Amino acid sequence: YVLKSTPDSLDYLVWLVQRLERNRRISALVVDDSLSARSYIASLLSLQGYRVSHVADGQSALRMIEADPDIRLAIVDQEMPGMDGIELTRRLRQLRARDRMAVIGVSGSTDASLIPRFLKNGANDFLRKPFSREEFFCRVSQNIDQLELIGTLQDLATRDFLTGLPNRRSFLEQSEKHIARSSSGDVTVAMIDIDHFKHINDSFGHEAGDRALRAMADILHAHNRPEDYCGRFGGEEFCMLIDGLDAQASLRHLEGLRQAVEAMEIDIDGRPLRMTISIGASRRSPQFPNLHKLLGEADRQLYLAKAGGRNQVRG
Ligand code: GH3
Ligand code: MG
Ligand code: MG
Ligand code: MG
Ligand code: MG
Repeated sequence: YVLKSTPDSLDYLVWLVQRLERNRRISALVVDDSLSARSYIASLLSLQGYRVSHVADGQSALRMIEADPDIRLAIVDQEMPGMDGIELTRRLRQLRARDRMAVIGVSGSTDASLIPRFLKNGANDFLRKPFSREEFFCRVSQNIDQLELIGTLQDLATRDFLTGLPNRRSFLEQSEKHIARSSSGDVTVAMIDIDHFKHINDSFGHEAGDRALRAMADILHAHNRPEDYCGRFGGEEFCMLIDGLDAQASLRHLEGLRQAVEAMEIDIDGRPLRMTISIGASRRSPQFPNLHKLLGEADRQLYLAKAGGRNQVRG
């Protein structure tokens, strides 16, 4: 059907195959009290490659969405016994934000207030029944494309391009949240700076410097426990938030990181590149109660580590 209604070119076929491939990774949920209606919509979605489930009422839909974080699309009928589609949309939105899931309302009613009510309650789009397959295909694709675009933009905005680590902004945002909700008093913030990195660039070249930064990120990543955060703060500066380790244990943890970097050797066209790091750490306390103060103190400790001869942990 899709092939019949569009220009037949090889490019289009390739596009279609890629699209089907992509859709296979996307789960969709159809909510409609009429079995024939939801089976029909589910079959259209399957035809486009989506993984589809369908349920008959709002409560079941909410349970499914809660249980499956991968559902990216919900198609919601308006007239259903119990909870109607608009109320369901409102409650779905409390569970999953617009950057995670698209909601499309459907109804055969000609009530003009329906569309704005759906949209105001968090729906992305609306389809009036009966709709053509082509319209259905276009609306669903457009909404999924938008979700993917949001994901790409979020990634670009929060991740450091060179190392793949969270960037400064993302690290600050996540740490701020983490500190606010962390119940344990044990929060350590560490600033980590590669020693004489300018010299590494000068003697091995900028590209080798980039490799060293990526290797540094890998070590950081390997040392990052699930309850911690790390990020690239800027140039050759990294940062880490350690939660749930007491003062001694967190300094030991950072010392382990320092040693791992010192032990690493990167082969640059037969020449070994080695580097060391200096680390300044601070602990949450009445004196350093928030991220701003913690970073200030960690920076001061880092300065002391540099002044004290580099390749050391202070805190
Ligand atoms: P110190 O021990 O005092 O920290 O000395 P340093 O040379 O490491 O510090 P400085 O701040 O003087 O120099 C940092 C260097 O890091 C300068 C800059 O060119 C380099 N740098 C920053 N970002 C990148 C990057 O993305 N790639 C590469 N290759 N180098 C970078
Ligand atoms: Mg209905
Ligand atoms: Mg440096
Ligand atoms: Mg410097
Ligand atoms: Mg620096």
